[in-house]
Amino acid sequence: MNTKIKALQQSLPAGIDAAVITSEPNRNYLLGFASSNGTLVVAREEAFFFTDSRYITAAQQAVKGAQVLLEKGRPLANLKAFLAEKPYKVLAIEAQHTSVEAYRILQSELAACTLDASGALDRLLLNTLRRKKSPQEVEKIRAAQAITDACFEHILSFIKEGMTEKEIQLEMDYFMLSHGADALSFETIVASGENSAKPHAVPGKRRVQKGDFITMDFGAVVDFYHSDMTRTVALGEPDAAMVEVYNTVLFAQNAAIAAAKSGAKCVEIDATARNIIKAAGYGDYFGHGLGHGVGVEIHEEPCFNTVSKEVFQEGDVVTVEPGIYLPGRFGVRIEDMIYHSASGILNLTESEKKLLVL
Ligand SMILES: [Mn+2]
Repeated sequence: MNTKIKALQQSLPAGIDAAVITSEPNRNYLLGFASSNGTLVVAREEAFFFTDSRYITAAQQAVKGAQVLLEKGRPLANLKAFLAEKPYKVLAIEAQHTSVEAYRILQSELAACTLDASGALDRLLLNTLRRKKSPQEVEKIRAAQAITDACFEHILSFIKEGMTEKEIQLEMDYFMLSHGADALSFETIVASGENSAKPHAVPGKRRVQKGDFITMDFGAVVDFYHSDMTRTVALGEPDAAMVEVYNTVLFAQNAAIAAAKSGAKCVEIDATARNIIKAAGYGDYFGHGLGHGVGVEIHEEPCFNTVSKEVFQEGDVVTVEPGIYLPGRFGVRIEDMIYHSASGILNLTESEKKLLVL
């Protein structure tokens, strides 16, 4: 039984005979199977997964809810031959994952079918199906976050003055991968001193020193599901300006989490943090959105930002990550993941948030 394919079949828009899914995140989500190649065709009453010889045996063992078949020839030639035997006339494709070039080729090769590239399939998958996490999916995110929390605890005792950002990054990556992570959610960020003022700094040769803030943004993947967390710690005693910025970010983050009630508008949750940072005089130094959904991709729906039209609802897993970045000086970001469960809002991140001085 594959509840995800079933749910997609039951919610295929009227007029669509089948969905053709080739993107990795959507295949991972629907099949729970990892491969660099594959075409999933989901019709109302049946589903087929084509993959090549590298993956066919593993797919036949692992995939449920779709007939697994060996791809004959190139993926498009295989799809064309398959569709010639099927009554599907209108096919929905993933507009977000199809280049203009690929779309042109699909149109000419599959001329017997009508292609729906309106984005309806993307929206159905992203905004409805993938967005609403089941308790089983949240268990995977929790497992990934448990590794992430353990990594934070470990790295606190590892960091010493004179180490490079890169050395700290490598230790974090090794820790996560050797404690059950299938992969890293993204390239771990370790940004120290003035580098911490760059929200997505790349860890480099800079050596951490007394008086630095060190911002670490990292996460693990377990069974396709990601975690995401950021902490900023001080190495040696921080000065008064650093403490003030830290406390402002922490106050804004806690306030935004408290504002994330069921049915709250995502823009208002963002505004809660943004207004606190603005009132403290740092409005120009918080340039990014407050948070993003997390699931089989590190960034998915919904988002807490200034333009979202969504409300926070049951099944959502979203980060809350305000920051203040003072160019040339230092920056602070604090990030947790929150989950709207059936019985209330839960914080999936367990790590300490008070200012830690190493
Ligand atoms: Mn994040």
